[in-house]
Formats: sequence, structure tokens, C-alpha cells
Amino acid sequence: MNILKNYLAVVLVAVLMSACGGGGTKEQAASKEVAEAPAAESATAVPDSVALVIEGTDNMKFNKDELKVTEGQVVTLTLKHVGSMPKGSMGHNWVLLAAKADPAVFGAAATSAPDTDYIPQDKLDWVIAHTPVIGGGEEATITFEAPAAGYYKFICSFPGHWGVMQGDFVVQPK
Ligand SMILES: [Cu+2]
Repeated sequence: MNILKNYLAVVLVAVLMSACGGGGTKEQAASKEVAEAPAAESATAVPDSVALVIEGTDNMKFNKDELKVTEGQVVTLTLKHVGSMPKGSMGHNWVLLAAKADPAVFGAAATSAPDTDYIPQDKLDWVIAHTPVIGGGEEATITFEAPAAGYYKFICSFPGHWGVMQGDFVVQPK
């Protein structure tokens, strides 16, 4: 009787060991799937256009401090004023400045340009694109082509706003 018990125990161990050995096949299958993945990814193309939305608030803030696009893309940007204060006291615009522009100098000059959406007309070569000034509950959409790859600044040029209402506009190479 004891001999039979021992024999069964040996058989059981042998079965367990062969079950563990089977795990190797699964691991091999998984690593094969990983190796095939990159080919599928490289087929993804950059879209020709991109739509961006940025919000301005009654607290003098943009809801984003970075926007990213790819060189050559047609950019459709919508600025939404999600507050309720009027354009005269808490107006916002969105201005994309050229890389050579100095935001502080532009912001200071903008205060004397209320009739042109706070875009100083003697500094138009510093402006890549801009929306009009809007008030609470309003929105404005503009379309422009993304400039050359690099880092740009966007600001709101309403008097006193550029210092806090600003962010990076990143243009990635194609
Ligand atoms: Cu503003």
C-alpha cells in the first residue's frame, strides 16, 4: 500500500512539472507580437489640419499654457471667452507672436491700440496670427498655416493681460 502511495506522488510531481514547462510557449508568442508592433505604427501619417480650442476666463487666465501642432498644418483655432464680463473690462484675444518678437515690448505697445483689437499696427511683422478681442460668452475662430518648426509664444494682448495670459506654441518638425 505504501509503495502505491509513493508511486502516485511521483506521478503527480511529474504532471505538475510538465504543466509548468508549457508556460514557455506562451512567452514566446507574446514576444513575437511585440516585435511586429513598430511596423504598424510607422504607417500613421500626420494629418493636414488640426483644430485647437483655448478658453479665456473672467479670472484673466487661459485654460492651456501649451499648444502643439506640426509644421505646415492648417491650424483652426477657436478662442472661447467662458466668462460673463464685457469686452471693455475683461476682453481677450489670442495672438501668436513671431519668434523674434519680444512679448513685453509687444504687450506695452498693444495698450495704445484699442481700435485694432490691441494689435499695434507698427508691429504687424511680429504677428503670425490673431483673433479679434471678445467678451464673456463670445467665441472667435481663425485659420492659419503653422509656421516653421520651433517654439513660439502666444499671448492675450488686452492691456495688462499678457504677463499671465501667455503660453508656448510648439511647432514640431514634419
Ligand atoms: Cu485677456
